[in-house]
Amino acid sequence: MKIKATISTLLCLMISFMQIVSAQYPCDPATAATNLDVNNVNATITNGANLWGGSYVVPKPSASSGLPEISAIAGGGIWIGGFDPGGNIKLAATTFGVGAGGVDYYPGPLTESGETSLNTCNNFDYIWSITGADIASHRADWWDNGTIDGPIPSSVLRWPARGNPDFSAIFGFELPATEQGAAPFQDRNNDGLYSPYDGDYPDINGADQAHWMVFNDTGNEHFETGGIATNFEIQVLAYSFESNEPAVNNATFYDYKFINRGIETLEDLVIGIWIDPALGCPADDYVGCFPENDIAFIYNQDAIDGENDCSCPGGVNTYCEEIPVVGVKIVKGISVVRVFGENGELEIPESWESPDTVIRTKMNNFMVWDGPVVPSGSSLDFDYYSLLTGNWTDGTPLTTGGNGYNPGSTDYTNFAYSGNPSIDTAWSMCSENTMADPQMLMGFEPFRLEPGAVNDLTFAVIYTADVAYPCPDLSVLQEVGDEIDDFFNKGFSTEEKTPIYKQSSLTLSPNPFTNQTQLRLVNQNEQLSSVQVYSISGQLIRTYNSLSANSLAIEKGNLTTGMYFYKALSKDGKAYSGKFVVN
Ligand SMILES: [Ca+2]
Ligand SMILES: [Ca+2]
Ligand SMILES: [Ca+2]
Ligand SMILES: [Ca+2]
Repeated sequence: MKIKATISTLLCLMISFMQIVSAQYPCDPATAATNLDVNNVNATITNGANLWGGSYVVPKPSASSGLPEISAIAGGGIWIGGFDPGGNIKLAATTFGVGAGGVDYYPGPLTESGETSLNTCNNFDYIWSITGADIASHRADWWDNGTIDGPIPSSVLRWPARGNPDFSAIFGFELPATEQGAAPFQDRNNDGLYSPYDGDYPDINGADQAHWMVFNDTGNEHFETGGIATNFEIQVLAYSFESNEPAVNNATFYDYKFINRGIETLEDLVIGIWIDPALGCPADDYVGCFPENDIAFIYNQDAIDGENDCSCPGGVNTYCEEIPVVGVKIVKGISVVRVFGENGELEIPESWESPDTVIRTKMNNFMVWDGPVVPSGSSLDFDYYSLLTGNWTDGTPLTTGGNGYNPGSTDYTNFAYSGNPSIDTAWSMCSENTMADPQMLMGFEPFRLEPGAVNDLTFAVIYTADVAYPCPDLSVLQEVGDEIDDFFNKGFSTEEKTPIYKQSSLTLSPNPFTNQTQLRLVNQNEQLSSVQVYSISGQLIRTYNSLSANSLAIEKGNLTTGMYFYKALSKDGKAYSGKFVVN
């Protein structure tokens, strides 16, 4: 009895010691969430493990229609696995998140030596949002006369880009100024620092709406996988476009930037995009892929979305008889290095070879399974890594046919269910009639990442309503994917043309003034329509409406000493802006 008690006490001590050692930072999983909803999609965006937090609504019903919101995807997230120089596996992944027992990811950036703190985690449990309209207004301010007259939209002032001079005053904490940077921006004066006062502006690829967030796998233990932290910082820009092109108007885009904040080079790093479909009712979903198009897709098992009829267990809204198809399209894959072979062909370099070039990779493998990751019984992190590399958790390679798990078969493939469901001789979930609540994982080619080095990728979630069930012909989704490629490859025209400074067409005099100043349009035939006065912090403090004169007298009145911005609109719709000082 005595011995038993001693052993269990020792065990308790050991366990609590292990917890102290591994839970270096007691960070909580992220809670911040917002909506990406400017076009025909209303996607919940959350910071951390599950990108969509359970809701990806497409098509987006208008508020007045009274139609229910139907979601197409339950979850999505990033898997990363690789090896340190000692051959130890480092791995982070996500599946069903906090509700299912835990996560590997925590909010916030890491320091250059791969560290974080509880304060940093809490401070960055946040998502920064901006619209294309705010950026356009700010760019127009610079464009008109080569100076920022303001007021600068608050989303532009708040943008968490490297060097933002107002960031700590606005948020009460510092934004790290590491060389890998934070939120993307166009650096007009090329000094490496974001200052909206110099005409720098957030770079959201020309989108109409964007959200930015940052997380890591170091803030606490890996409750999902038990893996050792990769010490990766992951920055995400989620964005979408209002467009007359249906393919674009039905899509959302995601830029992922991966920074190795650890002190060691990681080898054989594989990054994967995990998706948990729930196309309306999750009980009757199928998935597959088109490797040549870099697309993974989600479609319905049968012609009616729901279990027996259009209803679904748990009261989940269903697509009923009008069931779309949703896909994940790799727009820009992970970059990897290559050497030129004897005939100029691209080859993977040996460890001693220095690379000749860098290429963007396509989807390298595609795995599909049902329910939680099946533990092999050895080590859970290796199980996740096996799936990332196109193998089952027990090491059996993916092979063609059935559900892809065919021990003894040598019909190896990288891609599960890679046939068009409408072709009954091709391998699809429709032709196999297998499980009906699958998850999928799109894996990339292995690469190496040195400390401080960066890799990135972009994917889009694409959609088409135009398919006939059951076993639909999904070539239409390939066309949507091609349109997305065209759109993306056209470039987003974020480059500024050389501005033509216009002669000021509006004067304000005297400036500074003590009692009164005159705002006057230079063109005698032009008339003012309205004028707004803003405080230095951008707060609207005075409005002159229904004007119809060439000039306006601005009285000091209740304006305290200091600088103000004004915006003036002429009768024929020209906008002017500037600043004045009250003595
Ligand atoms: Ca200006
Ligand atoms: Ca700058
Ligand atoms: Ca379904
Ligand atoms: Ca059904």
